[in-house]
Amino acid sequence: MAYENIIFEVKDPGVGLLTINRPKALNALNPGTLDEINDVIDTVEREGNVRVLVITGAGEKAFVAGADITEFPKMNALEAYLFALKGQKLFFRLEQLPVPVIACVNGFCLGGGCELAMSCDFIFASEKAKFGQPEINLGIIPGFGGTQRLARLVGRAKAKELCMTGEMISAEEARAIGLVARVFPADQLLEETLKVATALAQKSQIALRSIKKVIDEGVGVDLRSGCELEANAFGLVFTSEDAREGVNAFLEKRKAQFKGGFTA
Ligand code: CO8
Repeated sequence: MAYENIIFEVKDPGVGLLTINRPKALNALNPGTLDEINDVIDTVEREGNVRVLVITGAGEKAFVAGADITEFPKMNALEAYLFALKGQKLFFRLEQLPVPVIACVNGFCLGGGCELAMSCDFIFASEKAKFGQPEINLGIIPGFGGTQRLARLVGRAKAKELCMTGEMISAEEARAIGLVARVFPADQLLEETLKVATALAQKSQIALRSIKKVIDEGVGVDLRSGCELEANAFGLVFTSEDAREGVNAFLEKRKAQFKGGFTA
């Protein structure tokens, strides 16, 4: 598929970099952009050569400033519902990708953009980034999962405050409430994010996949059931070649070379 709205490249050692590329519209998500992100997810699942995915926005100003508002006037209620479902379905797919996904937020991260970032495993942001769910100012509400993921990430009261006021918060405030994992100077954001992505790409893919699955599935259940999920996953990961390599490398005082694959 030839892309019009995104750029996708794979760098060594398996770091996929997906750039939303509509800087004139502050990288707003139109249906075509959602389709192209969906195609990248297909590629990552099919090819197996991407070990970590990084998502960022083109230009200096924005990560993604929301769904494309120019699409809204042509939609009736059913079409708006279907567009919301299209975004939700895509973001569930992203969330469930077996590889780590890092949002590299280089500017405005609003509405559907914030919803996209929250579907990633964690968010790194430039100190110039601004976060918010400003849909209320258009007389609408978040539709790509924002009310739900934001409440789960920062708590119900803060999520309500952000969604009801529609006000933007700084990257530092977003870090303080647990929405953002790390904040970097603007000119170092991509480089620092790629450094972390490269480091993750060299870790045990089986262990990374298992951490992601157990945390995501575990937060939805009670503590005992979550710990049972963890113990089961621990046993499975323990049988991997990577586990043997990691432990042997520690004992032999050398750097582990993780390859993936199970011995049992
Ligand atoms: N959609 C379409 N175009 C946009 C969007 C957007 N979300 N955001 C910015 N643009 C365009 C502007 O219209 C402008 O275009 P032009 O140059 O042709 O006039 C260009 O990008 C640059 O923007 P500004 O001139 O406005 O730049 P400023 O620096 O003055 O302002 C802001 C930056 C504050 C980010 C401002 O652009 C803004 O408020 N944007 C809208 C933010 C917003 O409301 N986002 C939420 C959208 S709704 C949503 O995401 C719901 C998701 C679920 C949908 C469910 C299905 C229906």
